[in-house]
Amino acid sequence: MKTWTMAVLLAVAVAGGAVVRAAEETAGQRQARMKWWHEAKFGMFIHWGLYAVPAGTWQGQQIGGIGEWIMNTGKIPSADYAGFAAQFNPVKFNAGEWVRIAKDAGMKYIVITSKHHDGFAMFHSQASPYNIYDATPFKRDPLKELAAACRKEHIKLGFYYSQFQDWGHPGGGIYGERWDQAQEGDLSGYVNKIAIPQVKEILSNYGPVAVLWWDTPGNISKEDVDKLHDLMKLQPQIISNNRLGGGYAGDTETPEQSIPASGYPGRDWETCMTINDTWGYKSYDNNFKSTETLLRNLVDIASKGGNYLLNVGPTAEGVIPQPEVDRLKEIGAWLAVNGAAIYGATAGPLKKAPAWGRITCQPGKLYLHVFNWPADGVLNVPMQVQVKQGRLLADHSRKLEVTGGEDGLTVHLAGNAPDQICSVVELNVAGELTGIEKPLAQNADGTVTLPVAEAKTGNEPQVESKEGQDNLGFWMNPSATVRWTFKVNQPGKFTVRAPLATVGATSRVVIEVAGQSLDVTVPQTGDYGKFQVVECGTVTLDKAQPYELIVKPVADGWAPINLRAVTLQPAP
Ligand code: FHN
Repeated sequence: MKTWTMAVLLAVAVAGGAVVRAAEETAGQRQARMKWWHEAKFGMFIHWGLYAVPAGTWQGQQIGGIGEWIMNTGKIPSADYAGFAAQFNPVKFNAGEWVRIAKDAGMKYIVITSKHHDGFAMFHSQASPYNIYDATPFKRDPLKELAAACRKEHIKLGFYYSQFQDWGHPGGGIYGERWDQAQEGDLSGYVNKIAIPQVKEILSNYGPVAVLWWDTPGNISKEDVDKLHDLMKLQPQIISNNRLGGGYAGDTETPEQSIPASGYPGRDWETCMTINDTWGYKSYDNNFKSTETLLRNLVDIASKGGNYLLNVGPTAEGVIPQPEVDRLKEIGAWLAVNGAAIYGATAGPLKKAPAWGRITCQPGKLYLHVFNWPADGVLNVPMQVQVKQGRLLADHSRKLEVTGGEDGLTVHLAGNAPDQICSVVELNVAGELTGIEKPLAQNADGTVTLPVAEAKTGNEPQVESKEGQDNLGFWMNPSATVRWTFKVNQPGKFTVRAPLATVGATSRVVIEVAGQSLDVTVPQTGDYGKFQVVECGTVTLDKAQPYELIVKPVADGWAPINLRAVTLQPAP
């Protein structure tokens, strides 16, 4: 399942719909319930299940895609897949060790798969014998052991549960086609016989549960979704995400493998991400992201007001792969010095991050996360605020001089960067904090670049970044428009271009500026992450003045698209 496609499906599942809990809870009560989560900022996702046994290989063939999907991707017959249970004996599993790894990483909560799409429960379920206690030589309940270890170390524990997809029980939902007669059955029958009893078990038998992480909503009836939703009353303080379905928005948005370019204004959100390319263990996936990438992701996410749920995929022996442990340890060492700039921090006031790094805020403090240490030692901060004092979190002895001007603050950094990945400057500030945002203007060479991160988009589509590139996605609503205001000081004729992507079928938009309209067909590129630069046509902007450019879907035949930017190039 491509993440991009999944993102579209998820967006459909949560579009619209009332948040039932919001009607019963005051803002103050919600704030109190979310307090620990807002402070935590960094959690460990654990994808651990029967799929760790094949570990990406079936019948001697390496099966592509994410490891926990091997049964579906490899179309493994149910009986063959269930056969892995006899080999699943994670004797090296040590809950206390996993919790220590999370704690040493500076993580404050853990969310573990209690049952993934394969239908195999990682806890002693009475609802189905297809579980780690009854069906394997292990004969232990790892979630029970993990819950005890989390309580001992004061780490919050949450459960992931795949409420719709279940490839291992008759009637369980499937994204894609069934491949085994054993999967035939009634969805409601599955939900009432397996999913509802199991969710009740994980919310009743493991002590306080801090998070319920629903996943891949499907077409469960509203009546049955309501039953699942109501089970959360067993844990009144629980936090849930936006992936239950049935119109429930939950508490958190869940961008996956990407970072929204400007967060989700007005919503709590958490980016979940793998350290390599798979959630569930694959023996040959060694494409581990660097500590620099992972740590800067954490900073980037915190600077936009979100949480980072970073995944580990333990082996069938119950061991978290060492490359993942190593990276987490390095992140933990950085947080031990700079955690004040992350835990409980809020987004800075700037819509567009400075080129040198990111900014987070705490009451009375501004934190400048410097990725690119200026060679001349001069750091320009496009903000107006009264600064009382500045220092480096990594070296309090190095006092810093800060001056102010109409373009904002200037921080004078003597010496070398204390940290090659991210050096943090702490400014004690007073009074109002205002960002200085320069309007989009024509470049010296006459071109105009309209980046999606600076587009006006309302609540949708959403801007997200993947591998450092922003794009506009989740464009489900054909009445949602995207617009930019920019200033031209060299009038003339311009060729308009836009990197565009769509899957399934072509789509159409109209680009309007200065009373001119360009009708643009969006090419079917086959993946929301694969863009084609489309030459949209030419326009004349004959005055040195501000203009507004709008991109509007053509509703008839609309298919969701991704857009990376719009550029205007002086035409010959
Ligand atoms: O299909 C799952 C996938 O296996 C994994 O669990 C991710 C984690 O967010 N969720 C779904 C894909 O969006």
